[in-house]
Amino acid sequence: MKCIIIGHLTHDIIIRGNTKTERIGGGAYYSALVLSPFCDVEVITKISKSFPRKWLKELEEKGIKITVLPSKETTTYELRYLDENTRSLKLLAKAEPFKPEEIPHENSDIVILNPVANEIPIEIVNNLKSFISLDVQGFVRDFKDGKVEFKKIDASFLKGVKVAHADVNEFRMLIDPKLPDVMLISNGADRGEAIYRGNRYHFEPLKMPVAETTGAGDSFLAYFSYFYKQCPFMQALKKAVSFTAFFLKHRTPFFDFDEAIENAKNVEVEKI
Ligand code: INS
Repeated sequence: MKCIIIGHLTHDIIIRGNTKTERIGGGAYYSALVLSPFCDVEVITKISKSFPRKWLKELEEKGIKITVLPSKETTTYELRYLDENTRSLKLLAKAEPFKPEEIPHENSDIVILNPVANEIPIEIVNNLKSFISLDVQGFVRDFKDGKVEFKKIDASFLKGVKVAHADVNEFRMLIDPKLPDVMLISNGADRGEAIYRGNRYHFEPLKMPVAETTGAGDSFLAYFSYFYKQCPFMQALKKAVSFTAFFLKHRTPFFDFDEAIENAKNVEVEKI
């Protein structure tokens, strides 16, 4: 299965207590990483020349193709964790947005749009015709002196989308959303909601000890899209919840997939 993922790869500066870690990030990174064992993945991104080569190599070694479009800056975030699930975000630098003519229209089974800093214009979403998944996070962010805030947006563009993900706060920023086939609304480690063709469901994330939650929404969106392409909604949701928990626990896309499938049976989903 071929999957194209579009969004800025980022330089993340992660601060927890008095430890500071710098590494590659971005929604596109996490979505690509978790799908690498299952799909032919291509990432289309904008980063600057000084983006560490070894970070790209880490992805290429997993068979991920990276198409780099030039940019003066790399999108850089400081993520300051207050506890496991609470963080404050600061934008330190921003790469250029994508232009519609830079996005290929060639066939791929899934296109995942995973922006982190308004880099994907709505026109690009509207122009794409394939199975589109997208994360709302990078459409509703607003930056005031680097501080990340939310802005309300007209969400009628979701109509042509198959799968969209937002966290509860991001979802509130959508004005008049014409819901996609599946809308996933996560709430950290707490109960989330999925709206599938007008019907609402609650789902419980699996309780597993996780060291860190960066990339949780990005991996959930990618897993769900992959499973939903092949299985009915309910099965795809349970598998996506389970695989996300395994990824966050192991922080590698390679874990015991049979165990994750087995655990999917324990995921509680309830129609409301
Ligand atoms: C992270 C991650 C998050 C996103 C952050 C990004 O690497 O992808 O989902 O919210 O902006 O820096």
